[in-house]
Amino acid sequence: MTNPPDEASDEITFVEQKAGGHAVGIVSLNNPRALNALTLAMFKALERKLLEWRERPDIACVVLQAESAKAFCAGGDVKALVTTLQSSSSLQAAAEFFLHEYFVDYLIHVYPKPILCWADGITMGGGIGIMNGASCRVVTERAMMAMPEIAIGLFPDVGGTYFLNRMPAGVGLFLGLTSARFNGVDAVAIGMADLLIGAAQKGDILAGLSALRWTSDGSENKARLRAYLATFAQAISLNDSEILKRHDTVKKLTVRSNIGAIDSAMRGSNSDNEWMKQAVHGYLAGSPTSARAIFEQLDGGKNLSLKAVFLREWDMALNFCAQSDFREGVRARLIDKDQSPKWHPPTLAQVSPAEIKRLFSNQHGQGQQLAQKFAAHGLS
Ligand code: QUE
Repeated sequence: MTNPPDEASDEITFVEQKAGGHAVGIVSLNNPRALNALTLAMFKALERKLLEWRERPDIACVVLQAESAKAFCAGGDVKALVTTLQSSSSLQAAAEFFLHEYFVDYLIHVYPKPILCWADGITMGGGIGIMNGASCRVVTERAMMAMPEIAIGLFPDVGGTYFLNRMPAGVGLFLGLTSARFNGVDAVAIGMADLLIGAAQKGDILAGLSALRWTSDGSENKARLRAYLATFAQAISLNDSEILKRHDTVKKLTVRSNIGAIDSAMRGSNSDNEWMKQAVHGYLAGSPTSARAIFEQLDGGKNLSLKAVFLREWDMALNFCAQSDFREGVRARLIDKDQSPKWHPPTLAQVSPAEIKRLFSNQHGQGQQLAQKFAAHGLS
Protein backbone atom coordinates (compact mmCIF):
# COMPACT_ATOMS: atom_id res chain seq x y z
CA MET A 1 0.00 0.00 0.00
CA THR A 2 2.75 2.39 0.95
CA ASN A 3 5.82 3.38 -1.02
CA PRO A 4 9.13 3.91 0.72
CA PRO A 5 9.82 7.57 1.46
CA ASP A 6 11.35 9.03 -1.69
CA GLU A 7 12.92 12.01 -0.02
CA ALA A 8 13.71 10.96 3.49
CA SER A 9 15.58 13.02 6.01
CA ASP A 10 15.52 12.62 9.74
CA GLU A 11 13.17 15.48 10.33
CA ILE A 12 10.53 15.42 7.63
CA THR A 13 9.46 12.53 5.42
CA PHE A 14 7.14 12.19 2.45
CA VAL A 15 5.21 9.05 1.60
CA GLU A 16 2.82 8.45 -1.27
CA GLN A 17 0.03 6.15 -0.18
CA LYS A 18 -1.78 4.49 -3.08
CA ALA A 19 -5.49 5.24 -3.29
CA GLY A 20 -6.95 3.44 -6.29
CA GLY A 21 -5.75 5.28 -9.38
CA HIS A 22 -4.74 8.18 -7.14
CA ALA A 23 -2.40 8.67 -4.23
CA VAL A 24 -2.42 10.53 -0.93
CA GLY A 25 0.76 12.45 -0.09
CA ILE A 26 1.63 12.12 3.57
CA VAL A 27 4.03 14.57 5.21
CA SER A 28 5.39 13.42 8.57
CA LEU A 29 7.29 15.65 10.97
CA ASN A 30 9.77 13.57 12.87
CA ASN A 31 12.14 15.55 15.02
CA PRO A 32 10.63 14.84 18.43
CA ARG A 33 13.63 16.09 20.44
CA ALA A 34 12.85 19.59 19.14
CA LEU A 35 9.07 19.03 19.34
CA ASN A 36 9.14 19.08 15.52
CA ALA A 37 10.14 22.74 15.42
CA LEU A 38 10.45 23.60 11.73
CA THR A 39 13.94 24.36 10.46
CA LEU A 40 14.78 26.16 7.22
CA ALA A 41 15.73 22.79 5.70
CA MET A 42 12.33 21.35 6.66
CA PHE A 43 10.48 24.34 5.17
CA LYS A 44 12.48 24.01 1.94
CA ALA A 45 11.77 20.28 1.69
CA LEU A 46 8.07 20.82 2.43
CA GLU A 47 7.86 23.61 -0.13
CA ARG A 48 9.50 21.52 -2.85
CA LYS A 49 7.20 18.56 -2.19
CA LEU A 50 3.99 20.59 -1.96
CA LEU A 51 4.81 22.30 -5.27
CA GLU A 52 5.54 18.92 -6.88
CA TRP A 53 2.34 17.34 -5.57
CA ARG A 54 0.32 20.38 -6.65
CA GLU A 55 1.23 19.62 -10.29
CA ARG A 56 0.90 15.83 -10.09
CA PRO A 57 -2.50 14.66 -11.42
CA ASP A 58 -2.31 11.44 -9.40
CA ILE A 59 -1.98 13.20 -6.02
CA ALA A 60 -5.53 13.72 -4.76
CA CYS A 61 -4.95 14.77 -1.17
CA VAL A 62 -2.17 15.79 1.23
CA VAL A 63 -1.82 14.98 4.92
CA LEU A 64 0.31 16.92 7.42
CA GLN A 65 1.01 14.94 10.57
CA ALA A 66 3.71 14.09 13.10
CA GLU A 67 5.07 10.73 14.19
CA SER A 68 5.36 11.84 17.80
CA ALA A 69 2.37 11.74 20.14
CA LYS A 70 3.77 14.59 22.17
CA ALA A 71 3.90 17.32 19.56
CA PHE A 72 2.61 18.12 16.11
CA CYS A 73 4.90 21.15 15.90
CA ALA A 74 6.21 23.60 18.52
CA GLY A 75 6.85 26.36 16.00
CA GLY A 76 9.53 27.60 13.70
CA ASP A 77 13.02 26.64 14.85
CA VAL A 78 13.78 30.08 16.25
CA LYS A 79 16.59 28.61 18.32
CA ALA A 80 18.57 27.75 15.19
CA LEU A 81 17.62 31.07 13.60
CA VAL A 82 18.80 33.18 16.53
CA THR A 83 21.99 31.13 16.88
CA THR A 84 22.74 32.01 13.25
CA LEU A 85 21.84 35.67 13.78
CA GLN A 86 24.18 35.84 16.79
CA SER A 87 27.17 34.93 14.62
CA SER A 88 26.30 37.17 11.70
CA SER A 89 25.98 40.86 11.07
CA SER A 90 23.36 40.48 8.36
CA LEU A 91 19.68 39.58 8.37
CA GLN A 92 20.15 37.28 5.38
CA ALA A 93 19.39 34.13 7.38
CA ALA A 94 16.24 35.67 8.81
CA ALA A 95 15.07 36.91 5.43
CA GLU A 96 15.47 33.43 3.97
CA PHE A 97 13.89 31.62 6.92
CA PHE A 98 10.73 33.76 7.02
CA LEU A 99 10.52 33.82 3.22
CA HIS A 100 10.22 30.03 3.10
CA GLU A 101 8.05 29.79 6.22
CA TYR A 102 5.47 32.31 5.06
CA PHE A 103 5.54 31.00 1.49
CA VAL A 104 4.71 27.49 2.72
CA ASP A 105 1.99 28.85 5.02
CA TYR A 106 0.32 30.78 2.21
CA LEU A 107 0.78 27.94 -0.30
CA ILE A 108 -1.17 25.70 2.09
CA HIS A 109 -3.96 28.33 2.30
CA VAL A 110 -4.41 28.53 -1.48
CA TYR A 111 -3.59 24.89 -2.27
CA PRO A 112 -5.91 23.55 -4.97
CA LYS A 113 -6.13 20.09 -3.35
CA PRO A 114 -7.46 19.00 0.03
CA ILE A 115 -5.00 19.13 2.91
CA LEU A 116 -5.70 17.31 6.14
CA CYS A 117 -3.74 18.66 9.10
CA TRP A 118 -3.72 16.34 12.10
CA ALA A 119 -2.82 18.52 15.12
CA ASP A 120 -2.19 16.15 18.01
CA GLY A 121 -0.21 17.35 21.05
CA ILE A 122 1.79 20.59 21.18
CA THR A 123 0.87 22.88 18.28
CA MET A 124 2.20 26.41 18.64
CA GLY A 125 3.30 29.38 16.57
CA GLY A 126 4.75 28.10 13.30
CA GLY A 127 2.87 24.81 13.84
CA ILE A 128 -0.38 26.76 13.77
CA GLY A 129 1.04 28.46 10.67
CA ILE A 130 1.14 25.23 8.64
CA MET A 131 -2.14 24.03 10.17
CA ASN A 132 -4.26 27.07 9.62
CA GLY A 133 -4.45 27.03 5.84
CA ALA A 134 -5.29 23.33 5.60
CA SER A 135 -8.72 22.62 4.13
CA CYS A 136 -9.45 20.32 7.06
CA ARG A 137 -7.90 21.14 10.42
CA VAL A 138 -8.28 18.30 12.89
CA VAL A 139 -7.43 18.58 16.58
CA THR A 140 -7.39 15.77 19.11
CA GLU A 141 -8.13 15.65 22.83
CA ARG A 142 -4.37 16.02 23.35
CA ALA A 143 -3.99 19.25 21.35
CA MET A 144 -2.16 21.92 23.34
CA MET A 145 -2.09 25.11 21.35
CA ALA A 146 -0.76 28.65 21.78
CA MET A 147 0.61 31.69 19.99
CA PRO A 148 3.49 32.21 22.47
CA GLU A 149 5.68 34.66 20.56
CA ILE A 150 5.39 37.48 23.11
CA ALA A 151 7.34 35.19 25.48
CA ILE A 152 10.34 35.34 23.12
CA GLY A 153 10.03 39.01 22.15
CA LEU A 154 8.45 38.30 18.77
CA PHE A 155 4.86 38.81 17.55
CA PRO A 156 2.15 36.29 16.60
CA ASP A 157 3.09 35.86 12.94
CA VAL A 158 2.35 33.10 10.39
CA GLY A 159 -0.83 34.99 9.44
CA GLY A 160 -1.78 35.83 13.03
CA THR A 161 -2.77 39.33 11.95
CA TYR A 162 -5.51 37.68 9.93
CA PHE A 163 -6.72 34.76 12.02
CA LEU A 164 -6.45 36.40 15.46
CA ASN A 165 -8.58 39.28 14.16
CA ARG A 166 -11.29 36.80 13.13
CA MET A 167 -11.84 35.18 16.51
CA PRO A 168 -14.69 36.14 18.88
CA ALA A 169 -14.28 39.70 20.25
CA GLY A 170 -11.00 40.25 22.07
CA VAL A 171 -9.95 36.58 22.01
CA GLY A 172 -7.25 36.83 19.33
CA LEU A 173 -5.59 39.85 20.93
CA PHE A 174 -5.80 38.09 24.31
CA LEU A 175 -4.09 34.96 22.95
CA GLY A 176 -1.40 37.01 21.23
CA LEU A 177 -0.70 39.18 24.28
CA THR A 178 -0.68 36.39 26.87
CA SER A 179 0.65 33.21 25.16
CA ALA A 180 -2.36 31.53 26.80
CA ARG A 181 -2.79 27.85 26.04
CA PHE A 182 -5.90 26.51 24.45
CA ASN A 183 -7.12 22.98 23.83
CA GLY A 184 -8.89 21.18 20.99
CA VAL A 185 -12.39 22.16 22.10
CA ASP A 186 -11.29 25.81 22.37
CA ALA A 187 -9.68 25.59 18.93
CA VAL A 188 -12.95 24.50 17.32
CA ALA A 189 -14.91 27.06 19.35
CA ILE A 190 -12.73 29.99 18.25
CA GLY A 191 -12.40 28.92 14.62
CA MET A 192 -8.85 27.57 14.72
CA ALA A 193 -9.87 23.98 13.93
CA ASP A 194 -12.66 22.31 11.99
CA LEU A 195 -13.07 18.98 13.76
CA LEU A 196 -12.19 17.28 17.04
CA ILE A 197 -11.34 13.60 16.56
CA GLY A 198 -9.95 11.04 19.01
CA ALA A 199 -6.18 10.67 18.70
CA ALA A 200 -6.47 6.89 18.68
CA GLN A 201 -8.33 6.97 15.36
CA LYS A 202 -5.47 8.39 13.30
CA GLY A 203 -4.19 5.07 11.93
CA ASP A 204 -7.60 3.93 10.75
CA ILE A 205 -8.45 7.32 9.31
CA LEU A 206 -5.23 7.65 7.30
CA ALA A 207 -5.52 4.07 6.02
CA GLY A 208 -9.14 4.76 5.06
CA LEU A 209 -8.10 7.66 2.82
CA SER A 210 -7.00 5.05 0.29
CA ALA A 211 -10.57 3.83 -0.10
CA LEU A 212 -12.16 7.21 -0.87
CA ARG A 213 -13.42 7.80 -4.40
CA TRP A 214 -11.00 10.54 -5.36
CA THR A 215 -11.60 12.47 -8.56
CA SER A 216 -9.48 14.88 -10.62
CA ASP A 217 -11.41 17.85 -9.18
CA GLY A 218 -9.71 19.51 -6.22
CA SER A 219 -12.85 21.18 -4.84
CA GLU A 220 -14.79 17.95 -5.06
CA ASN A 221 -11.97 16.15 -3.28
CA LYS A 222 -11.98 18.79 -0.52
CA ALA A 223 -15.68 18.14 0.08
CA ARG A 224 -15.05 14.39 0.03
CA LEU A 225 -12.29 14.62 2.62
CA ARG A 226 -14.45 16.84 4.84
CA ALA A 227 -17.46 14.50 4.65
CA TYR A 228 -15.27 11.48 5.41
CA LEU A 229 -13.65 13.09 8.45
CA ALA A 230 -16.97 14.39 9.74
CA THR A 231 -18.04 10.80 10.32
CA PHE A 232 -15.30 10.49 12.97
CA ALA A 233 -15.78 13.88 14.63
CA GLN A 234 -16.93 14.34 18.19
CA ALA A 235 -19.81 16.72 18.86
CA ILE A 236 -18.69 19.86 20.66
CA SER A 237 -20.67 22.21 22.80
CA LEU A 238 -19.35 25.76 22.80
CA ASN A 239 -20.09 25.77 26.54
CA ASP A 240 -17.22 23.32 26.96
CA SER A 241 -14.64 25.83 25.74
CA GLU A 242 -12.51 27.11 28.63
CA ILE A 243 -11.82 30.31 26.70
CA LEU A 244 -15.44 31.05 25.85
CA LYS A 245 -16.48 30.32 29.46
CA ARG A 246 -14.27 33.28 30.37
CA HIS A 247 -15.11 35.40 27.37
CA ASP A 248 -16.50 38.24 29.54
CA THR A 249 -13.24 38.49 31.47
CA VAL A 250 -11.21 38.23 28.27
CA LYS A 251 -13.19 41.11 26.76
CA LYS A 252 -12.79 43.26 29.89
CA LEU A 253 -9.03 42.82 29.57
CA THR A 254 -8.56 43.31 25.85
CA VAL A 255 -11.47 45.14 24.24
CA ARG A 256 -9.96 48.57 24.90
CA SER A 257 -8.90 51.45 22.71
CA ASN A 258 -5.18 51.33 23.47
CA ILE A 259 -2.48 49.08 24.88
CA GLY A 260 -2.03 51.33 27.94
CA ALA A 261 -5.60 50.58 29.03
CA ILE A 262 -5.06 46.85 28.42
CA ASP A 263 -1.86 46.98 30.46
CA SER A 264 -3.70 48.60 33.40
CA ALA A 265 -6.50 46.05 33.18
CA MET A 266 -3.99 43.14 33.12
CA ARG A 267 -2.18 44.55 36.15
CA GLY A 268 -5.48 45.01 37.99
CA SER A 269 -6.72 41.49 37.19
CA ASN A 270 -7.54 39.53 40.34
CA SER A 271 -8.95 36.36 38.81
CA ASP A 272 -8.59 33.25 40.96
CA ASN A 273 -8.87 30.97 37.94
CA GLU A 274 -5.61 29.14 37.31
CA TRP A 275 -5.77 29.42 33.51
CA MET A 276 -6.55 33.15 33.67
CA LYS A 277 -3.78 33.73 36.23
CA GLN A 278 -1.31 31.97 33.92
CA ALA A 279 -2.49 34.02 30.98
CA VAL A 280 -2.08 37.32 32.85
CA HIS A 281 1.35 36.15 33.99
CA GLY A 282 2.17 35.39 30.35
CA TYR A 283 1.38 39.01 29.51
CA LEU A 284 3.37 40.42 32.45
CA ALA A 285 6.40 38.25 31.64
CA GLY A 286 6.32 39.07 27.93
CA SER A 287 8.26 41.70 26.02
CA PRO A 288 6.74 45.20 26.48
CA THR A 289 7.92 46.11 22.99
CA SER A 290 6.13 43.04 21.62
CA ALA A 291 2.98 43.99 23.57
CA ARG A 292 2.84 47.45 22.03
CA ALA A 293 3.63 46.07 18.57
CA ILE A 294 1.02 43.30 18.82
CA PHE A 295 -1.73 45.80 19.62
CA GLU A 296 -0.71 47.82 16.56
CA GLN A 297 -0.29 44.65 14.45
CA LEU A 298 -3.90 43.59 14.99
CA ASP A 299 -5.47 47.05 15.17
CA GLY A 300 -3.71 48.30 12.04
CA GLY A 301 -4.12 45.03 10.13
CA LYS A 302 -7.88 44.57 10.33
CA ASN A 303 -8.64 45.29 6.69
CA LEU A 304 -5.72 43.51 5.03
CA SER A 305 -6.11 40.51 2.75
CA LEU A 306 -4.36 37.35 3.90
CA LYS A 307 -1.70 37.85 1.24
CA ALA A 308 -1.08 41.44 2.34
CA VAL A 309 -0.87 40.18 5.93
CA PHE A 310 2.01 37.83 5.06
CA LEU A 311 3.86 40.58 3.19
CA ARG A 312 3.50 42.96 6.16
CA GLU A 313 4.51 40.26 8.65
CA TRP A 314 7.62 39.47 6.60
CA ASP A 315 8.81 43.06 6.97
CA MET A 316 7.88 42.99 10.65
CA ALA A 317 9.78 39.73 11.24
CA LEU A 318 12.97 41.21 9.77
CA ASN A 319 12.55 44.38 11.82
CA PHE A 320 12.14 42.24 14.95
CA CYS A 321 15.29 40.29 14.07
CA ALA A 322 17.24 43.55 13.87
CA GLN A 323 16.10 44.54 17.35
CA SER A 324 17.16 43.08 20.68
CA ASP A 325 14.10 41.58 22.41
CA PHE A 326 13.61 38.68 19.99
CA ARG A 327 17.21 37.49 20.33
CA GLU A 328 17.08 38.03 24.09
CA GLY A 329 13.80 36.13 24.43
CA VAL A 330 15.05 33.12 22.48
CA ARG A 331 18.32 33.22 24.42
CA ALA A 332 16.52 33.26 27.78
CA ARG A 333 13.80 30.71 26.98
CA LEU A 334 15.33 28.31 24.48
CA ILE A 335 19.15 28.64 24.45
CA ASP A 336 20.37 29.41 27.99
CA LYS A 337 16.97 28.53 29.51
CA ASP A 338 17.43 30.90 32.47
CA GLN A 339 13.80 31.99 31.86
CA SER A 340 14.82 35.58 32.71
CA PRO A 341 14.82 37.69 29.60
CA LYS A 342 16.07 41.24 30.16
CA TRP A 343 13.59 43.16 28.03
CA HIS A 344 14.75 46.45 26.63
CA PRO A 345 13.05 48.71 27.49
CA PRO A 346 11.63 46.92 30.56
CA THR A 347 8.26 48.68 30.72
CA LEU A 348 5.47 49.46 28.30
CA ALA A 349 5.63 53.19 29.06
CA GLN A 350 9.28 53.28 27.99
CA VAL A 351 8.65 51.81 24.54
CA SER A 352 9.08 54.74 22.18
CA PRO A 353 6.72 55.52 19.31
CA ALA A 354 9.82 55.67 17.10
CA GLU A 355 10.63 52.05 17.90
CA ILE A 356 7.11 50.92 17.07
CA LYS A 357 7.30 52.88 13.85
CA ARG A 358 10.58 51.13 13.03
CA LEU A 359 9.04 47.68 13.63
CA PHE A 360 6.36 48.42 11.01
CA SER A 361 8.62 50.17 8.52
CA ASN A 362 9.01 48.90 5.00
CA GLN A 363 12.77 48.98 5.02
CA HIS A 364 12.73 45.50 3.50
CA GLY A 365 10.46 46.61 0.69
CA GLN A 366 6.89 45.70 1.69
CA GLY A 367 7.62 42.02 1.54
CA GLN A 368 8.90 42.46 -1.98
CA GLN A 369 10.90 39.21 -2.08
CA LEU A 370 7.94 37.27 -0.75
CA ALA A 371 5.55 38.94 -3.20
CA GLN A 372 7.89 37.91 -6.04
CA LYS A 373 7.99 34.35 -4.75
CA PHE A 374 4.19 34.20 -4.58
CA ALA A 375 3.99 35.46 -8.16
CA ALA A 376 6.68 33.09 -9.42
CA HIS A 377 4.61 30.13 -8.21
CA GLY A 378 1.24 31.47 -9.32
CA LEU A 379 -0.15 32.18 -5.85
CA SER A 380 -2.74 34.92 -6.23
C1 QUE B 1 7.57 30.92 22.14
C2 QUE B 1 7.73 30.47 20.85
C3 QUE B 1 8.39 29.26 20.61
C4 QUE B 1 8.86 28.52 21.69
C5 QUE B 1 8.68 28.99 22.99
C6 QUE B 1 8.04 30.18 23.20
C7 QUE B 1 8.62 28.75 19.27
C8 QUE B 1 9.36 27.54 19.15
C9 QUE B 1 9.82 26.88 20.30
C10 QUE B 1 10.65 25.70 20.29
C11 QUE B 1 10.41 24.66 21.19
C12 QUE B 1 11.26 23.56 21.22
C13 QUE B 1 12.36 23.49 20.40
C14 QUE B 1 12.61 24.55 19.53
C15 QUE B 1 11.77 25.64 19.48
O1 QUE B 1 9.53 27.36 21.52
O2 QUE B 1 8.19 29.36 18.27
O3 QUE B 1 13.70 24.48 18.72
O4 QUE B 1 13.22 22.43 20.44
O5 QUE B 1 9.62 27.06 17.93
O6 QUE B 1 7.86 30.63 24.47
O7 QUE B 1 7.27 31.19 19.81
